[in-house]
Amino acid sequence: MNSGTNALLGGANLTTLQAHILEQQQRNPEASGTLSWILSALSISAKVITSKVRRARLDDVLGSVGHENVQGEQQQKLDVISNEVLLRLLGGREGVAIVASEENEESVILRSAGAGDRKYCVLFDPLDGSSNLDVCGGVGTIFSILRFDQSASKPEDSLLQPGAQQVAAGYVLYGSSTVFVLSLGQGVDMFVLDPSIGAFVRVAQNLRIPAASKSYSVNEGNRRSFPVGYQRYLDWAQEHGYSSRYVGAMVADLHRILLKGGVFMYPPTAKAPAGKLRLMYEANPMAMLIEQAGGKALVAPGERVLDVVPSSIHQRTPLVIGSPSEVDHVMAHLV
Ligand code: P6P
Repeated sequence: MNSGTNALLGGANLTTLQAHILEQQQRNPEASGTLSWILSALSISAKVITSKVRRARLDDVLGSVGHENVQGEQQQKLDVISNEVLLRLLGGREGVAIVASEENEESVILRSAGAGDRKYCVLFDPLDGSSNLDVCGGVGTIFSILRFDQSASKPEDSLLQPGAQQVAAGYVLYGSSTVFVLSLGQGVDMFVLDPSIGAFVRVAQNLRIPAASKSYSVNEGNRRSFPVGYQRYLDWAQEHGYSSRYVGAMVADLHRILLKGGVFMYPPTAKAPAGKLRLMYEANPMAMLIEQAGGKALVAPGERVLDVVPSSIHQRTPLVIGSPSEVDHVMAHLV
């Protein structure tokens, strides 16, 4: 392309998420396109949810539906809407055998034996941090993709795999722009929704998390009930000039840390003795992304998130995740 045309295009980024997905598929001789179709459904879901989130106050769909979800949290109207969007779009993809959602107590079997391609399981938190919606704060969608085990005695058994078995993980951040961050196991790539063309365009490839940054992210309101090692870490960090940033939506906090470095933690608390965050569709996908970008994600000293063998789809976990040396500083105070 000559410089004149380039000038006209203004150097526009012309690699869309769809093109990126097809590029990755072409690199894998065994790829049949099933995973690409599933990622396409997630991309469309992100665009639909973006539209719902941006219009929430105008369409009067803010606030709670008036009852708690399976997690014991006030279910927001947009939690339900976002969940329905994902279930419907993934339901239309032959390759999805079963899905698990933060909003559904039981997993949802989409295809029984013999029906469809049934290669993958998809787990998701449809709208993480949704309590931020009413105040126009950042919220996100988190997803995790595992291979479906056709030989499993029960389809739902395929869901209980360690995070290290994920074939893909990603999140969508509905912030000042809509950002789609994805890993297929060979690094982390970032896309931004361009509303003028209705497509996610690639803005960064093979993202690397800064090795260190004097910033931590934790709900210090729970400090008094943290195990003492975490309290010792906070004293150390404050003595060493660390700043504190906490949005209350893990996707927003971890997107900042992925780009600028730092450490996020949700320790055990009196209210959540096993930690608050869910292993399968919050900690595992975020751990894959952060590790793929050169970071660390641990549940305790020496225990990787991705090595935890799950026993239930909604189980919770403590989490310390972010820049490798910042995670090390936390762990040094826990032993
Ligand atoms: P707290 C949102 O509800 C969430 O699951 C994460 O996105 C977030 O980091 C955390 O919980 C916030 O919890 O107890 O600080 O409000």
